[in-house]
Amino acid sequence: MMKQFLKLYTTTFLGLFLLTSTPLFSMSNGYGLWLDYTKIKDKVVLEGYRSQLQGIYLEEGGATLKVIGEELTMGLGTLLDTNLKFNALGGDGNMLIVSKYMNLPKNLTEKMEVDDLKKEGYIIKNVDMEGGSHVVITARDDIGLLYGTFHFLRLLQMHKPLKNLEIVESPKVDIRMLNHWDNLDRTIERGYSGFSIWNWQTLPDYIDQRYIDYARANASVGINGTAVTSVNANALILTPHYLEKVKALADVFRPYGLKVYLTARFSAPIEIGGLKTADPLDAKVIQWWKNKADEIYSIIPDFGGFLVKANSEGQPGPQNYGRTHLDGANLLADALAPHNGVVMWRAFVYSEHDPTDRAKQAYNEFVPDDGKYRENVLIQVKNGPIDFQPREPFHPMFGAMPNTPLMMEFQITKEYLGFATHLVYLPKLFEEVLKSDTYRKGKGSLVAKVIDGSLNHKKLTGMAGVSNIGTDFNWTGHPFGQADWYGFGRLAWNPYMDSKDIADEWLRCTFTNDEHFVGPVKKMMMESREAVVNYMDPLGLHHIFDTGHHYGPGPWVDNLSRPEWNPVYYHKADSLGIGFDRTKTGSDALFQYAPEVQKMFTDLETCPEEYLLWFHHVPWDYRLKNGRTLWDGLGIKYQKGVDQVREMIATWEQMKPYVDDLRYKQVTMLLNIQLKEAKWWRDACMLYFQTFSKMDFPKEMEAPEHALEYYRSLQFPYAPGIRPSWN
Ligand code: GCV
Repeated sequence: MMKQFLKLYTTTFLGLFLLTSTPLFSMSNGYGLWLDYTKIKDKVVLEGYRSQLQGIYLEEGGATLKVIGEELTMGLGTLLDTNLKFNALGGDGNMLIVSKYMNLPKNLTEKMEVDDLKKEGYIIKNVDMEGGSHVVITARDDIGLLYGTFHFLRLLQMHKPLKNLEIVESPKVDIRMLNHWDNLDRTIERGYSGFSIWNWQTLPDYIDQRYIDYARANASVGINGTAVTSVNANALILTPHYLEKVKALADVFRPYGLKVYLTARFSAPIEIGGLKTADPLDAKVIQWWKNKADEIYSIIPDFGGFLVKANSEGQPGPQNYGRTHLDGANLLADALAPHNGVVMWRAFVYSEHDPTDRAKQAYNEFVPDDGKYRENVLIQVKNGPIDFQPREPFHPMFGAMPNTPLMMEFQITKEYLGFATHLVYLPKLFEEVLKSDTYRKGKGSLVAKVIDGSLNHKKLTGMAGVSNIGTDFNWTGHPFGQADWYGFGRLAWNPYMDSKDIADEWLRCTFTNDEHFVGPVKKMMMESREAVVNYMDPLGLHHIFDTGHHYGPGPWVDNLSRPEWNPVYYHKADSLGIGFDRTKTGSDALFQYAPEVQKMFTDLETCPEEYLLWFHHVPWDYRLKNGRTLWDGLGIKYQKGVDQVREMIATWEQMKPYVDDLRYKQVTMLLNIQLKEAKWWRDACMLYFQTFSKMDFPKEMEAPEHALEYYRSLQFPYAPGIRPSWN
C-alpha cells in the first residue's frame, strides 16, 4: 500500500514538476490567437516596412474608428517596434492613410476605383503623391475600414511586400455568424474548450475583457454576427432580466461590427408570456411575438434577429399545433420585419414518427414551401443531410429551393471529429462542401453559389458556424482549433477561398513565417481531415459514434428508443454486406438530388468511393477500384488513418525549434491521444464488423489490442459536451 502511495505521490509530484517548469503566466499561452503581433525579426522586411510607414493618418470618428486607432497602434507598434505618429494629411513622408472614401481629398479619390466596393468592403492601394508614397485603406463605411485595417496588418504579419497593392475586397455573404450552443448555466452543448465565456451572473455590470477580445478576433476575420445562446433554447433569455445582459454584450460588440442574435424558443409565449398556447396562428401569440420584438429593439436597436430550432429533437415548434415550419418562420419574420430583423429557421429536422430515411426528411419538409417564406427568412441548412459527420455528401436542399434564401450551417466544434483533442483542419471539409456541384442550373452550380446568392440572385445570404470557443486559455482547447474558427470566418467572407491558403495565413500569423515550419505543418493540416475520415468513417460510413456523447466508436449500439439514433440504422451491416442503400432499390434519397448528381452516385462505376457506403449496401467481397475486396479496403483505410496520425506526430516532432515550448508540448500530447483514439476506432469497428463479414483482417492491418467485448464495455457517462446525468 505504502509502495503504491509512494508511486502515486512520485508520479503526481513529477507531473506537477513538469507542469510548473513552464509556468503559464510567463509565456504565450495561445490567448492572442492569430493576432499575437510579434516584432518582425527579418531586418530587410522590417526596414522596408519602416520606410514605407512613417506616419498614420486616420480620419476622426466614432467607436469603430477608435478601435482602428488602437489596433494600428498596437499592431504596428509591436510588429515594427516603433511608435508611429498619427499625423494630419499633407505632410511629408510615406503614410498609411485610413479614411472613408467620401472623406478622402479629391486628389486621392481620383486614384481610387470604388465602383465594385460593397457595404463592409475595402480597398488597400498604393498611391504616390507629392510628399510621399502612401498606402491608402478606404471603404464606404467604418466597418469596412476596420476590416481593411486587419487585412493590412495581416500583410505585415505575413511579411508581404507593400508595393503595387491593389486589393479590393467585399464580403460575398451578408450574414457571417457564429452560433454558440451555450446554455444559461454556462455549460456548452458539444463544447470541449471549457465553459461558456458569457458570464450571465455578472453581466451587465461586469464586462470581461474576453468579450472585447472575442469581438476583435471575430472582426479580424470578418465575422459580423453571433447568436449567443443555444438552439436548444431557454425562453428566459427573452426576459427583461436577461435582455439587459444581452444589451451589454451588444454594446461591447458594436464597434467591431458584430451584431447579436438570440435563439427563440417557440414555446416562449407560454413559458414567459403566460399564454395558454404558442400556436403561430393565434392572434394573442402573434401579438406577443410582435411586442417581444419591439421590446428587444427598444433595448438593442441593431439586434440581428432570431435563430430557431423547432420540432427537432424534442424542441417545441409549430407542428405541436398542427401548423408548419412555414407558419412558424413567417410568424417570427413578421414580428421582426418592421425592425429589419431576420429569422434563421433551421432545417435540421427529423421526426421519430416518420419512418422515412432521416437523410430525406428535411428536404421533404421544406422544399414544397419554396418561395412562400417571408423575405426576411433564411433557412439554415447543415452542410450534409445527417449531422456534421466527418464526411457527408452536400445537403440535397442546396440548389433545390431557388426562391428561398438558404444559409449554410457548419460545425466548428468537433462533435463528430474527435472533440477538441484531435487535430483535424476543418476548412478542408468546408471547402469540399462549398465546391460541391449541385448541377441545379447545369454544371458549375456550386454550393458556394447557393450560399453567396449568385445561383438564384438572392438578396439575403448567410453562413453560420457552431462555435468551438470556451473559457480555455487558448479559447479552443486544441491550439489548432483556432484555425477552424479563423478559417470559418475567412470562408464566410469568401466561400471560394482555398483552404490551403487559409492554413498558410493562419500558420504565419499564429506561429512563424519560417518556411521550414509553414510547409510541413500546412501539409499536415491539409491531410488531417482525410485521416479522421479514414480512422472513423471510411468509404462513406457515418454516424457510428457511441451514444449521446459521441465520444469514440459505438457501431454496435442498437437499443435507443428512436431507430435513427442507433448507429446500426446507418451502417446496416449484415451477413451479406454493409452500407445504406439510398438508391431506388433502397430509400431513394438520391432522388432529392439533380439528375446528374443522382446518376453519378447511383452508378457504382462513377460513385466516388468516399461515398460508397453512404449510398450503397454492398457485399463484403465487392471489388473496390484497386481490386481489393470491400472488407480488405475497410481495414486498409482504418489502418491508413492510424498511420496518418503517426505521420502527423513525426512531422510535429521536427517542429520543436520553431514553436514555443508550451504549444509544442500541448500539441505533442494531443497528437498522442489522437493516435490512441485512432487505434481504438480501428480496432473496435473492425472487430465489430468482422462479426458479420466473418473474414480475416487484411494483412496490412495491425492486430487489435483488445477483444471486441472490451471496446463494447467502455462507458463514458461524463464525456464532455453533454450535461451529465448525475444518477
Ligand atoms: C443543439 C446534433 C447534436 C445536438 C444538437 C443538434 C442540432 O444532434 O448532437 O447536440 O443540438 O445536432 O444541431 O440541433
